[in-house]
Amino acid sequence: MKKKIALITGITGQDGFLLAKFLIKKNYIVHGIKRRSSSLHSTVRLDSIYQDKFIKNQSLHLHYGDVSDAAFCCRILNETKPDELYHLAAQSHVAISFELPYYTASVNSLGTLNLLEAIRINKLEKITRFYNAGSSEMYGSLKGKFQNEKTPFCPQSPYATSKLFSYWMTKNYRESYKMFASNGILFNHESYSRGETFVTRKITLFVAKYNKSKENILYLGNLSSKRDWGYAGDYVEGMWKIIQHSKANDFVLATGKSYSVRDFLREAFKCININIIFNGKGSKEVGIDSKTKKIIVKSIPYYYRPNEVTNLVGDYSKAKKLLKWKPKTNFKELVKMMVESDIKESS
Ligand code: NAP
Ligand code: G4F
Repeated sequence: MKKKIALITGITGQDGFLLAKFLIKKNYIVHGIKRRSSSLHSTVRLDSIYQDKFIKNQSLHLHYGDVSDAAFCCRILNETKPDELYHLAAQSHVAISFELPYYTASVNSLGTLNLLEAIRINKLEKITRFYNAGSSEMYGSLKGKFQNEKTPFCPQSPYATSKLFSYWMTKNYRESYKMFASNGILFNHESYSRGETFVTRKITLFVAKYNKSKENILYLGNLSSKRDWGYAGDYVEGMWKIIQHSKANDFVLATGKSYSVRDFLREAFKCININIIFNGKGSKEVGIDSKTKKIIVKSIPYYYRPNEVTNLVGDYSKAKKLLKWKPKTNFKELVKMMVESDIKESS
C-alpha cells in the first residue's frame, strides 16, 4: 500500500516533533520544514528521529524554509504534494508577541495564508488535507463556565489576534474552495519537550536545578493565572484525528480542568518533597519552602503581560463525540512526567 505523505511546518517545535514521531510510527513519510539557523540547536528535538539524507527509504525528510516566504510555500507544496499538511509553525510566545507584534502577525497570519494559497495555486484542493493550529488564546479570558466551538472570540494579544486571522482564513478557504481545511482550537499542552520559556517548563527546569543545588530564586509573573493544561502527546493524536475525520471542521481539544500557576508550582515542588507556601499578593507574592522558610519563588512585574488572559477552560465534548478523542493524562501525571524528565536530564 502507498504510504501517506505528511508535511509539517514547525517540525522543530514541541508539537511538530511529537507529531512527526507519531506519524512515523503510523508508517507515514514525513516532510518537515526547518529554518536556517547559525547553530544546530534548533533541530535538537529531532535528534532521536533524525535520518541521514543518504539512507534509502527515509521516513523523515527535512527541508530548509520559512512560512513567511510565499514562493517557498508554493514550491514545497509542489514538490511534496502531501496528503496531509499540519501547519504548526508560529511565533508561539504570547508575551513576546507584545514585543514583536508586526513580526508575529506576518509569520502567524500571512504564513497560514501563504500555505492555503500554495494549495490552491498547485491545484491540490482535492489532495491535501490542511490542519491549522488555532489556539484557546483566541477566546480571551473565560466569561462563562467553559469555552467551546460556539464561544465568541475576544483576542487579548497580538498573538491571539494573528491566530484569529489564520482561523478565519482556514474557514474561508474551506467554504470558498471546498478544501479540506480544519482548525484545531487547542488549549495549553505541555511535555518534556516544551519550550524552556513557557511557564510550565520554566518551573520544571528550575525544580530539577533546585533539587541539585538548593540555590537561586525562580522569578515569575502572574501566579494567579489559570490554564487548562494537557499533555502534548495526547493532543498530537487529536490533530491527526481531526485530519482523518470524514469532514473538515473545527475542534476544541482540552482537558476541561484549569489550574493556576501557583497550583503548578505546588505540584512540581511536591515531586522533590518540598512543600511550598505562598505569601503576599500580585507582583509582591513569594513562594516559601515551608521547612527552611527560604524564599524560592518571587513574582515580579517584569513577567506580567500588558493584557493578561486570566483563565481558560475548554469543553472538548465535540471532539469526544465526533473524533472519539479524549485526554489520557491528568494534571498531576503531567507535572510529575515533566519534573522527572528534567531531573533525569540534569543528572
Ligand atoms: P513551538 O514549540 O514554539 O514551535 C514553533 C515552531 O514553529 C518551531 O518549529 C519554529 O521553528 C517554527 N517557526 C516559527 N516561525 C517560523 C517561520 N517563520 N517559518 C517556519 N517555521 C517557523 O510551538 P508548539 O508549542 O509546538 O506549538 C505548535 C503550534 O500550535 C503553534 O502554532 C502554536 O501557536 C500552536 N498552539 C500551541 C499550543 C500549546 O500549548 N503548545 C496551544 C495552542 C496552539 P524554530 O525551532 O526554528 O524556532
Ligand atoms: O506558559 P505561557 O507562556 O503560555 P500561554 O501564554 O498560555 O500560551 C501558550 O498556550 C496557548 C494556548 O492557550 C498557545 F496558543 C501559545 O502558543 C502558548 O503555547 O503562560 C501561561 C500563563 C500566563 O498566564 C502567564 O502570564 O503563565 C503566566 N506566567 C506567569 N509567570 C508566565 C510566567 N508565563 C511565562 N511564559 N513566563 C513566566 O515567567
